[in-house]
Amino acid sequence: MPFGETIVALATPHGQSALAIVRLSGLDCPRLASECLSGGKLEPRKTAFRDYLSLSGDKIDEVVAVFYEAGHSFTGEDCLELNCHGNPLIIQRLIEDLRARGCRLAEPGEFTRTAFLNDRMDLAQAEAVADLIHARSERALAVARQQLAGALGRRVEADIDRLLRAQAAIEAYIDFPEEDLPPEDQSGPLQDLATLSREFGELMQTSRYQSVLNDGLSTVIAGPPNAGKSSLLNLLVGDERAIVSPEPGTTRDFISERIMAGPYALKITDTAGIHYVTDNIEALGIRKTLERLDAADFVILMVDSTLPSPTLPEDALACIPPERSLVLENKIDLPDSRRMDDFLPGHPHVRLSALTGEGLDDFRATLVKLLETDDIVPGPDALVVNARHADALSRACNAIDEARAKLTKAEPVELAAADIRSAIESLGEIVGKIDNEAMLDRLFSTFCIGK
Ligand SMILES: Nc1nc2c(ncn2[C@@H]2O[C@H](COP(=O)(O)OP(=O)(O)O)[C@@H](O)[C@H]2O)c(=O)[nH]1
Ligand SMILES: [Mg+2]
Repeated sequence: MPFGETIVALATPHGQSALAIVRLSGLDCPRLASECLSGGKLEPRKTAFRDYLSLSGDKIDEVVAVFYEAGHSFTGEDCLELNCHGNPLIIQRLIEDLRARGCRLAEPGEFTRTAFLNDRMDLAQAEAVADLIHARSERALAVARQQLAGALGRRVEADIDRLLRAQAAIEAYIDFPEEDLPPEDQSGPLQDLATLSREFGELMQTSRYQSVLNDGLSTVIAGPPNAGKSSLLNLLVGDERAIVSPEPGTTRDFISERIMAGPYALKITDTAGIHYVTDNIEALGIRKTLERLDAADFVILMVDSTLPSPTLPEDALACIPPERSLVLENKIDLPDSRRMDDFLPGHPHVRLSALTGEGLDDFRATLVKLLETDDIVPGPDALVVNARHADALSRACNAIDEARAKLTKAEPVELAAADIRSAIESLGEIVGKIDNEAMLDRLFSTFCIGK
């Protein structure tokens, strides 16, 4: 933001509400506070109940105002927060009046961008502000909280330190003639670089959790026709979402719904039954189901426990590995229901009635436990990188591997040192040690206004 400009935006959702917060950041905040608010100077970080008076002198609203002085605010600049009544007309008049007094409307994410530019947070923390706001499950919140507290930044800074040490060790060879150094001296840095490359590779892999956190864990209900798959979806959603019918083959299209299971959001999909078929159209439908199974994070294989164990096509079973699926024995309300321990004995089994809901709590608890133990979801303390971080890590990894290859082949150490410098630069991008306005524009434009 150009020097001296003060930005203003509504920080709470649009529409009617009991209260709303109008937020300001910039040099003019102290002047605006004394001009617009009754009752004299605001004491920093103390709430004050005041009248807001327009330029023409009429009272727009009673507000609770808080002034944060530069260096002790979210953005690092002087900030003012006005808690007013949540009527859109009041909000509009307040903001219009502030604009008439010289404020500019904030761009999306501009408060957070200012905080980043003023070193109040690193770039990964700034991204976490958006993650925290958009998180749709307890686990997504926990991961965002961790990142907002600077966990990824600390990890990256520590790794940059390790790379700098490796670089220093390597550059020692530049200053001394090669014959003065015993050859095994290179094994230390080489070993460190190999470890760093492996660790970056592992961290990069955590980006796979992003879709689990953002969109929900993709969970597919599969099984033979009439097992009760659509009934289960309806039971979990608490609504008649999918058509349930004693007629096999009723579900032809995929129906997806979001549900919560413990701290996780699940995107759960009902599918057509899988079985051996001769009909071409049905075979096509089953192939599509198998593709879904293959791509799913977790599969619930539902079977009718009053019938003999089904025989499923080999290619279907291949998409339902025991470490990311469970067998759900349905229809336990019926007298001829039996335990099906002999069917896929390596898979976890749960028994339930999708009709009466009996066993539902047990099913949910087992599902949550399986997701945690099988590493399908990130733990609450996990570092989860996004696509931007993964890209930077991948470039850092490549540069380190280049350096290792050069050191191994005894190429001039200057070349390896240059690779390490480039790895450090790539890592620096994660926390924002970059000079790339376009990238920052892109990143912050995904934020909401007022954040
Ligand atoms: N008794 C009983 N019937 C069920 C249960 N679950 C489903 N059904 C019935 O089984 C039939 C097939 O159910 P549906 O959900 O359409 O199965 P889908 O083909 O796997 O989607 C319907 O008549 C359901 O009412 C259950 O737990 N107990
Ligand atoms: Mg169905």
